[in-house]
Amino acid sequence: MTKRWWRDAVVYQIYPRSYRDTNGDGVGDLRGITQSLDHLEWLGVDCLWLNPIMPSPNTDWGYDVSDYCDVHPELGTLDDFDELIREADRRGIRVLNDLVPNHTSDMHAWFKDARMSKDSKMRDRYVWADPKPDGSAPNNWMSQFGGPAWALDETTDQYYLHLFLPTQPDLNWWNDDVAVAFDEILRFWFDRGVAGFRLDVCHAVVKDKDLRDNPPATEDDPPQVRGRGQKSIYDMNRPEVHDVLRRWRRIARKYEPERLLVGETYVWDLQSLIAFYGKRNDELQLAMNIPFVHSRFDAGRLSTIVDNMESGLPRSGWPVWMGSNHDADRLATRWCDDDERKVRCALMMLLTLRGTPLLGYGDEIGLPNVTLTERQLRDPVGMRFWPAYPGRDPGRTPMQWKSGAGAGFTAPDVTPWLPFGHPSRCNIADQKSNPRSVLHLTRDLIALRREETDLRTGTYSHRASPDGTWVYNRGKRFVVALNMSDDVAKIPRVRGKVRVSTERDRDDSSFSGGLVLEPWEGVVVERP
Ligand code: TEU
Ligand code: CA
Repeated sequence: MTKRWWRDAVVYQIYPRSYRDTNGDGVGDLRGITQSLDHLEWLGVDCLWLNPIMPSPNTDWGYDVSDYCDVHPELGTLDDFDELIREADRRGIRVLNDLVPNHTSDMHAWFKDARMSKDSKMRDRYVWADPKPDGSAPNNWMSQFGGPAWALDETTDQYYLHLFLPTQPDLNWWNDDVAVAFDEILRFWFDRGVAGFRLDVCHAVVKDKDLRDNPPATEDDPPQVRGRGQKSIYDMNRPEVHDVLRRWRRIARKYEPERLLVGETYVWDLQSLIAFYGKRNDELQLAMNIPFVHSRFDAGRLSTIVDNMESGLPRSGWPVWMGSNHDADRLATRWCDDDERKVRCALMMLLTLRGTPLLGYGDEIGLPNVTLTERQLRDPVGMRFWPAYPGRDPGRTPMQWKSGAGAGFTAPDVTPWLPFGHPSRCNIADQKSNPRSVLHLTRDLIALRREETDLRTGTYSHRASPDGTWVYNRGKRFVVALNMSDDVAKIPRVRGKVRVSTERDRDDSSFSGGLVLEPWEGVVVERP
C-alpha cells in the first residue's frame, strides 16, 4: 500500500439514496451498496465517496445533519456501515464519508438548544446578530439557494445566518467548542475505518468576524458571481479557514494510513484553489476543481484549466478531476448532449489526466440526466426555481442496473423515490454483456491506468495540436489524443500502438506517419 494511495486511486461517488434499495421502500440503502461491491470491484474503482449518510430531516437530503455520529434509519444502521467498510476492505476498496461542517440541521440538538435563549450554552455555536435599527437583516449576505442569508428567530429577536436553507443554520467556527466537537466527529468515523472525508462547502466554514457587507460583483467576475450580484469576500473563503483545515489534517495524519481530506472548494480562481493544499502540504490532499466541472466540454477551455493547474500546483499537491456530481448533473448530458461518442471521449479524458479521477455513479454507463416534472421534484432548489432551473434531481435519479420494472434498483412493484430515466436504453446488465459498451470502455481504461504507472503518476505535457483537439503526453511512453470536435482531425507526429480507442475498433493497432481521428474519437497511444 502506497503512502499517498489516493494518487493512484479512481474514486466513485455514490448517492446512497439512489444506488440500490434492499428493503423495498424505494430508497437506496447501505446494504444496497454492500451488495453492489462485486460490480465496483469488477469495474476496478479503488475508493467510494458516499454522500451524507447521517440522520437528517432531509430538507436538503442529508446535507442538513441532525446527528453527526449515526446513520440515517432509512439508509441503515451503524452495523450496516461497519459491514460495508469490512466488505469493501476485503476487496481493496476504501470508503469516504461526506462531512458537513458549515452548518447543521435546525433539528440538531445544538441548534434546538441555541435558539431557546440568548444565554444558552449552545448559543454561540451559531452565528447570531441583531436586526438593523429598521428591523432588516444584519448585512447583505445571500443564501446560495436564493434570498437573504439571514432568518429572524422570533424567540430572541435576533437573526441567525444560513448560507443555504433556513433549516441549515451556519456554525460559528470562531467558537472553540465547535472545533473541539468536530475533532471528535472526525475521530469517530476515522476510528470506524473510513478512509477520509469529502468536506462539504469547506472553503466557507469561517465567516468574517465583523460580518461586513460583501462588495458588488464587477465585470471581470465569472458569470456565477455576476449572477448573484456580489463577491463572496466576507461570507466565504476567509483566511482563517486555513487554520481549520490544518487542524483537521493534523488529525488525519495521526492515522495509518493517513486519512484523506477531499474538499468541496467552491472557488473560481486558481490561486484560492491552490491555497487549499496548504503552504506546507498541510491542508487538503485533494481540492475539487469547480471551474472544470462547470466548463463546457470544450478542448480549449478544459485544457486551459488543466494546464493552469499543472503549472500552478506545487509538486506536493495533486489534482482531482470530475465531470459529474450530485449538484452539477451528469456529464453524459451536461458535457456531452447525450451523444455517446462524446461520453466515451470524456471518460477517456478523465481517466488519463494526471490526477485522481472522480466518477459519478452511472458515469460508467454514460447515464444521462433524467427530465422530471414539477411534481416529481424533491430538491428544494429545484422546487424554488422551477421552471427556470429544475434543480439537482435530474442527476440524482436511481442507478439503472437492468431493464424492466424496478431497474434492478428496487423491487418491480415499488415506486422509487425519484423516477428512472429509460433503463431499457442505458443499464449495467446490457452493457456488461457487450464488450464494446461504454461500461467496458470505462473498465478497460481503469485497468490500463492500474497497469501503467505512466498513466497514473507520469508527467502531463500538453502538445500542440489543431483547434478542437487536445493531445497530451503522459510520462515518456504514452500519448492521449482527443478529438473534441465535429470534424475529422489530423494529429501530426504521433506514432505507436493504440492501447485503447473510444470506439474500440482500433485497439492494439499500430500506425505511423500521423494520426487521423474521427469526430469525438479519442485514443491512448503507447509510443514505440
Ligand atoms: O454544495 C455547495 C454549493 O454551493 C453548490 O452546491 C451550489 O450552490 C448549489 O448546488 C447550487 O444549486 C454543497 C453540497 O454539495 C450540496 O448538495 C448541498 O446542498 C450544499 O452544500 C449545502 O450543504
Ligand atoms: Ca431501502
